[in-house]
Amino acid sequence: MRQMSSIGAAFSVAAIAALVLLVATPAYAHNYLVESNPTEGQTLTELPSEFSVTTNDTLLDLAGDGGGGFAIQVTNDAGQYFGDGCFTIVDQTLSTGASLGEAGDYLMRWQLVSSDGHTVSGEVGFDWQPDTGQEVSEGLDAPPACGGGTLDKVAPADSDKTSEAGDAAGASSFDAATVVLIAAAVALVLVAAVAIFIISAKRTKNER
Ligand SMILES: [Cu+2]
Repeated sequence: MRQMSSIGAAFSVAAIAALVLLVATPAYAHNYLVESNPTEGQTLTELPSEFSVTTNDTLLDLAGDGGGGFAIQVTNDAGQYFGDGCFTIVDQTLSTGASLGEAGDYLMRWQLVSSDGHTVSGEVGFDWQPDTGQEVSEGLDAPPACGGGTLDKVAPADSDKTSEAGDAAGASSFDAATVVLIAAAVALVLVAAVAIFIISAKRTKNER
């Protein structure tokens, strides 16, 4: 009977630990894209009032000014920049004033800070086929600065290529911390299984 309670105790501890880890895991997940304007692959014929990305959770705008960590960059095939360079953050949505140039393929790159403090980024490709009478703007050689002029040209971050690949939402919803926690939970269950096996084997031997 002492062995039986050891098995029970080992299993309970592992099960509770695994449960706690799995329940706590969502708190470590990045925000992910749930909506954007334009959407991936969309053909725009009218200029929207703003370009925007909306995630599943609130954005972490510590300075309250949409500053560090937040950006939307819209470029054409020639690498020219469009938009007004001003960013607004309301709850789960980051937006910027829209402008576009001649008809063609455009790319909207976005970057934002998740509610868990991690930076996530992605890109949305779209087509611009302006109706007659639509305003067509000059592109800039560097990202626009809010209020006029341009920022220093920075090479677009492509460190997040892996998180964009094969994900229609264009953002990763898991990160290293999540993976480590899940691995730890799995390891605990395995340890418990091995412990139960060893204890039962011992018991069987003793009973012979
Ligand atoms: Cu994260």
